[in-house]
Amino acid sequence: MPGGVNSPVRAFKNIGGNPIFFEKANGAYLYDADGNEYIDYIGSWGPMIMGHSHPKIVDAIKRQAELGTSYGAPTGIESDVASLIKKCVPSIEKIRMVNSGTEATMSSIRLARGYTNRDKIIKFDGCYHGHVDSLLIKAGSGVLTFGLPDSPGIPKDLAKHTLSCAFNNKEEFLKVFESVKDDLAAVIVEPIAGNMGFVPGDIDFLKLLREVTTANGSILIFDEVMSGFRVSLGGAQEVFGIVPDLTALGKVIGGGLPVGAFGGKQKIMDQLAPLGPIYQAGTLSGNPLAMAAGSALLNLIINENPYKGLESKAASLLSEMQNIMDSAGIPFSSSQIGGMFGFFFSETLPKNINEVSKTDDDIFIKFLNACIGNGIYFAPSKYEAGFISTKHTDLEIEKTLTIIKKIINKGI
Ligand code: KE4
Repeated sequence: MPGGVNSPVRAFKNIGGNPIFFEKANGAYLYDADGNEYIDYIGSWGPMIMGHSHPKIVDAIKRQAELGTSYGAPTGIESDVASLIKKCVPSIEKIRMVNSGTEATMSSIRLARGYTNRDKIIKFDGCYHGHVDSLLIKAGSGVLTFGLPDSPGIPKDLAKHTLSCAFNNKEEFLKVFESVKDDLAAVIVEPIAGNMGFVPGDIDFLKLLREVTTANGSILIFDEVMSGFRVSLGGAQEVFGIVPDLTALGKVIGGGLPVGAFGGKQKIMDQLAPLGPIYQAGTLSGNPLAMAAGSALLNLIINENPYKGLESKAASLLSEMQNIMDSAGIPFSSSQIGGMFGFFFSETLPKNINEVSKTDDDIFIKFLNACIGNGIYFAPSKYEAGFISTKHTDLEIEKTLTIIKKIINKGI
């Protein structure tokens, strides 16, 4: 496998490390092939909000597996998951299941282009929407980690239809919008960006996107693959009180199995085949095993509503990290929403990718390597976010802070 991995960010290349091969996980912990234990703040990049190997999710998968792993046909369980998502995210009147976040965003922009009969897409520098040809333009996450603002292999004739401008910059957006508004199909945004580090959208910036797309008849797509069911039950759109036309989901809704989904206004969604002319399909879409995991996790989240607890645990971790860095005179800033968080080695919180890029790489790389070497598994790139689960108790937070204190006192 190229680089020994099936997804680049796992390669640890940008912190000069090697990929860690894991063998098992439980609760807040990961265990690698050498038996080393890690407190996990990545949670498989978002899905593990209730911790790894949750018994209710494992049981649901086992039960379904005995009934068959895939039928390639409709099931009641996929309808159950659709209803659960609709209940939590009112902007989703109809939904289509897919197998990854990439498929969710890819299908969303095709639907938006087909519905509006327009071609242009506006996205934002540092936002990552999966490896879709039309969206790997100035993307975040692994693309940024490896300094590849635009991936080779994307035809110029396609790339020219995507314009990317600075996140949280109203003036720049309006300028780009004016240049393409007559052919603008959609604006796609991570309302809480988790792929340039953790950078929430400014509320007035997001409101402007909503106002402008409504007036222009273009589609506002919230990419909530990461923030959906992670920052609150209704996702970032509930936190900000902004209703998008389409929402892309993934990660949490699959309980750790390969799932994505996209949904929104019925009049738009009904343009999808077989009802409408816009084609989208998938052999394993709505796969019963993945739906069983997703249904179990969504029911857990709805019943337990863990967000207040996640928020306070992340707050206690970050505030104590701030104290440790302040006392060592290390520039540090952090922020969080629910159990999703980020930290930067900079005095002030970055508001866009350019500001993130200027944060201290040297300290980050030394700090990350020391944390991972001491069993604290933060994301190995400053262009990623962090996640806390309900299984991170005060013990895990204390253990984490003790190790960070030791690392900083030793000097990095
Ligand atoms: P996937 O195709 O990787 O399931 O989802 C793509 C995607 C879409 N939108 C957002 C907001 C996302 O965060 C992602 C994927 N996130 C990365 C983490 N930064 C996945 C990790 C990886 O690439 O290995």
